[in-house]
Amino acid sequence: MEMTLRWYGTGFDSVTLKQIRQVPMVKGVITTLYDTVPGQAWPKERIQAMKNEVERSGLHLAGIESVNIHDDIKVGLPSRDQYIENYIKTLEGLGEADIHMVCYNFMPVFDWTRSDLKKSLPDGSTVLSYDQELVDQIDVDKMLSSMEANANGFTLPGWEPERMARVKELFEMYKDVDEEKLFQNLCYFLRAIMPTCKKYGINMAIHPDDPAWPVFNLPRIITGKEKILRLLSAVPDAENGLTLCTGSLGSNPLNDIPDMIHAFKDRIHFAHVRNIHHLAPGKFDEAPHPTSLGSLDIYAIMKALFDTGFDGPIRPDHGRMIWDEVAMPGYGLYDRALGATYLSGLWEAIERNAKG
Ligand code: CS2
Ligand code: MN
Repeated sequence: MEMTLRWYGTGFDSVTLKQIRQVPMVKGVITTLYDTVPGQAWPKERIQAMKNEVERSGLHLAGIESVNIHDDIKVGLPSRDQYIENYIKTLEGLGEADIHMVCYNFMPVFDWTRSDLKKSLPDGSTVLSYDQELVDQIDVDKMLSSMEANANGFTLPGWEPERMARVKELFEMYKDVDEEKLFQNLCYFLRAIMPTCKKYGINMAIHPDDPAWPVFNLPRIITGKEKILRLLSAVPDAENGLTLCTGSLGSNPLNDIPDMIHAFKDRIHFAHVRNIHHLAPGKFDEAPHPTSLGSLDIYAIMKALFDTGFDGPIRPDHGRMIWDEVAMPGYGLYDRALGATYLSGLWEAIERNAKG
């Protein structure tokens, strides 16, 4: 595995490449062209410039999170073919720049959802948190302004103002899209891009839905073992794979993550390993990474990744906000750095144990 941190790019991230380079064991970053809009083909010069910038700092560009998918593809409109063409152009540019992993999601309208971006824990740190009862009371129209107000001035991934200005229109677009249609539209998209992925050796890593159940009556399809296995067998190419996000899948306590890792095996192309704390059904806080501080067995998760031969990029995903840092919620430097060193320590112990 290759330990990485997510980096949003100069001008978008409060964290610098220089800082990331100084986190022990972190060798790479996962980044994106944060100012591109879904549906647009990424200019090759910009891909190369992004890669050069990362490499100049002594880091490896280990993959892209995300190349977002235009809603017409998710809804299955006739215009989807043109947006898939553009997606393919982006993949070609990435392949030519020797970038081989792309994380994306197939969630309608919203990316991840939280009810609180700054919940205080007893130690004075703040975390992202989810409470279904609160989400049920949210007026979707007002949600954007409350997210913006709590985002420390950063644009949250998946919550871009241009998209959220159209939120009513987006809901309307999805009104006839049920789980089955969404699944078929995902397969259509994947089948269309697989030849390009094969040509350039690009692994597609779908991110699970977060939380792992339908929200706002919108369908969600990447939520558990059976549904994910169905996707992996519907498009059986090795390049059609998964981002194993423990925090997203783990939002549902019925998801047994080590068991899922064994079931998906070599189709896991990217790992997000973080802990969450289950408070009640449909209610959880994000937690510090160590096993004893949350509800997930992070040791068992890392062991399952090791035992199945996982060799892709991994990142600590979100962290708490600690030591008075001001950063994008979930994406401060300090707690993610602690997470990265903790996960690296577990991996070293597991690896040395296996060698005897
Ligand atoms: C990420 C997601 O911050 C996060 O929660 O894990 O936003 C993820 O990047 C997207 O769903 C992938 O497209
Ligand atoms: Mn994740």
